[in-house]
Amino acid sequence: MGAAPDGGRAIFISDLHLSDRHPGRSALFYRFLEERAAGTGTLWLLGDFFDYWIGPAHVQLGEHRETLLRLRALADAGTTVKFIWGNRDFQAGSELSKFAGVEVLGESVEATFGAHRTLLIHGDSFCSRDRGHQVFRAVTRNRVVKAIYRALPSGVSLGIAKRLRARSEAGVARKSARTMSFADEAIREAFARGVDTIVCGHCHDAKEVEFDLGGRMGRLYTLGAWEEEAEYLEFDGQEFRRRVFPERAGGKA
Ligand SMILES: [Mn+2]
Repeated sequence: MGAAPDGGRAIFISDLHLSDRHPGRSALFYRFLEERAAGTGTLWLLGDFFDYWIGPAHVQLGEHRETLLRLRALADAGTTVKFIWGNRDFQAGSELSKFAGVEVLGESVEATFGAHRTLLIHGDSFCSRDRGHQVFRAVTRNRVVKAIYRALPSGVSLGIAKRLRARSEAGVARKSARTMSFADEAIREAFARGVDTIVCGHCHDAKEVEFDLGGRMGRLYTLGAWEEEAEYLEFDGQEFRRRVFPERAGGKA
């Protein structure tokens, strides 16, 4: 076994959309766990980690068995693994803690990294111009709706999840880029909570954007999607750094 994980170091990833449709992406993630996440204090999974998650019954399906076991091994080796809901996997709950040692924190959380008061959130709530998605969000996050969904036989909830995924994919193809993009005012509202840094995913586009908040600066980091490579974020104990996995030729990452 290696040395104890470096508690000051953290890694942030999102939008892996893991499913049995994309075995290559799971393989890339397992490599990432071995080569990058091992030895890190905290691994943050900022939503849409799974392509969909139907609730506690999902652990019985076997689809993510390997992933859950590998997360459990990482957690057992001393890395804290934290999970924020995305718009595809907000049914994740205590079953992830039980089977994979993953702490599920819900919609968002604030945490301090070095000198940075930071909001960790998936980011779909920033698409406030997308009325259709915001209505869908409000309905599916409703406690009663969630409870009814979780009580369904897993064959039924799986069918619903797959239909919703198809609708969501068709919706993405139909909606304009402006409708789906983050609304500036929604991000400014989030900074107004008193944070100076926001880390989120959802847009599948790794960027670093500065916001002049009138007297102070805010910095938004968005995370990339996972395809042949992953653009992720690391906190090295002092500052946030954008990184790429696997490292690009020339060593710059
Ligand atoms: Mn998303």
